[in-house]
Amino acid sequence: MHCRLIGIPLQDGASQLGCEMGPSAFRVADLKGALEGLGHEVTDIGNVVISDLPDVTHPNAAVRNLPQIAAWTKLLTEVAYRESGQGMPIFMGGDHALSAGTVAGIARRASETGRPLFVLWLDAHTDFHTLDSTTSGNLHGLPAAYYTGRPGFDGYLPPLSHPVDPANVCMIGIRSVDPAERDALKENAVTVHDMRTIDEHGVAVLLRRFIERVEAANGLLHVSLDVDFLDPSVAPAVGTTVPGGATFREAHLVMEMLHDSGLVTSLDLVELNPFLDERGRTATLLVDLTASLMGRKVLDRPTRSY
Ligand code: DIR
Ligand code: MN
Ligand code: MN
Ligand code: MN
Repeated sequence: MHCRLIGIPLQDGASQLGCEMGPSAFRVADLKGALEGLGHEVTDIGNVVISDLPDVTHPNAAVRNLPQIAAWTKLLTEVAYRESGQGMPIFMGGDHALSAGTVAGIARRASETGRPLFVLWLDAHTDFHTLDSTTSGNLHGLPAAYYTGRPGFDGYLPPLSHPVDPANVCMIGIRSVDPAERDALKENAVTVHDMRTIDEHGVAVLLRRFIERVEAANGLLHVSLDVDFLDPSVAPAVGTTVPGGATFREAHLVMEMLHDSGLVTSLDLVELNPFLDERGRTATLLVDLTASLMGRKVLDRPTRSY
């Protein structure tokens, strides 16, 4: 596999500063070396960065940094489209607002292959707010609403050429949902597995169900991994920790099953805030999880051994 590492020093969607250091932390933790050690060819294209800000404001006065997020979304849609034609893009964030652009660009690429795009959203949060419904105003709470084509973004964020079918989105790890998001999700085909569902069924059962759907549809699979999917005890370096998250082994199992599926064609690594870390342990865990996704295993085993 040819992996394309893309640094995205975006922090304007989060409440706290620090995510702009994420790409550097992934490099220091040697994501490139880990992937090369698994036999992949890796190109780090460096960081991408916005230049001009559009003149855009929204009537919801809570909304923060809209011109920045609009510029990032436009840039990242183009970058994701371009880079997904070169290999497997791994987007090193940066806060989760970046996924508005990365998923939009990947969806445009998918449309050309004639295969449907599926999204696995690993997060404590559903990130399903619109510009109207957000009360925090932090735009990392919106990307899933944007790329599934919920109304209300027209004239504020770039027009979306290829929305992802909400029925193709599966969220796992959820344990913090705002009332407006909960109402919107009731009307929507997105699959949402909260932590209780994981406790009751086990993450493997839920993920296998989704993988089988992607497989049956001959789909492409984009994985978006928010650090706060993980329990804060193993991944403290995120501005929005929520107790009761995925354990070390649950997260690795997800990545190992995804590897065996052979379906993953692009990946977001988001919300890493190195300023909050304990000696880089969260960056290192994310590198190890990415390695599991890309083929690291304890014993050789036939693929699809599950
Ligand atoms: C909350 C928290 N739903 C908000 N969201 C996120 O601010 O809209 N935190 N994404 O990481
Ligand atoms: Mn998120
Ligand atoms: Mn989150
Ligand atoms: Mn977040």
